[in-house]
Amino acid sequence: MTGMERTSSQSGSVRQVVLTALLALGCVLVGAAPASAVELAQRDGRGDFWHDVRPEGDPVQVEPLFGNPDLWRVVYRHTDNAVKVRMAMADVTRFGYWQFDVHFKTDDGLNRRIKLFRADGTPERLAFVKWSGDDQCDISWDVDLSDDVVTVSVPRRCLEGPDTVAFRSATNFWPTSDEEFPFRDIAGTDGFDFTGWSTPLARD
Ligand SMILES: [Ca+2]
Repeated sequence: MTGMERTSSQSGSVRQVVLTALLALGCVLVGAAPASAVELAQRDGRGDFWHDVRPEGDPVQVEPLFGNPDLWRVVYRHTDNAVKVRMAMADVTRFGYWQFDVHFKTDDGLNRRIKLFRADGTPERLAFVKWSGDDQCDISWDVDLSDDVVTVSVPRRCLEGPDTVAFRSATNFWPTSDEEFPFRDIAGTDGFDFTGWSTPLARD
């Protein structure tokens, strides 16, 4: 079960029509905002993660030795200054090895990627961020172990100031350093590969 939630400024009757249509498509419209869409929420199914053992075999849906790698919900935002991603998980632990992948595609055709890696047992504010762009980018991030939430924020200038940005994201979890293959969950799908991009999101 997957779905999206968009914040927009439709009036009541129009919003009801749109809501009905979105519900029919597995989408839910929430709240109201003074401008066009500024926030896109992508729900993800429960327990739909995969042990991605490729290339040795096909991915399988099994439980890890410990931990819960399930991704529940991702929220994308596009503000005047930054694009932001908030990933809510079942249980982000200090232990095990985590990697959070976020991809960005702009209306100008620019593609950029983030890999946020957190090693086993590291202190609260320690992680490693890899940015695919050639230029330095002042990416901010947070791994909230108490709320099981991971957030990243990328300045718009790192994406050359786009009008719209489309997103996709995934989580990866290795329970121990002996584990060669990740437990992987793709936002918005119950499959084990990316299948597309989110709706392009304009600034608020
Ligand atoms: Ca999931």
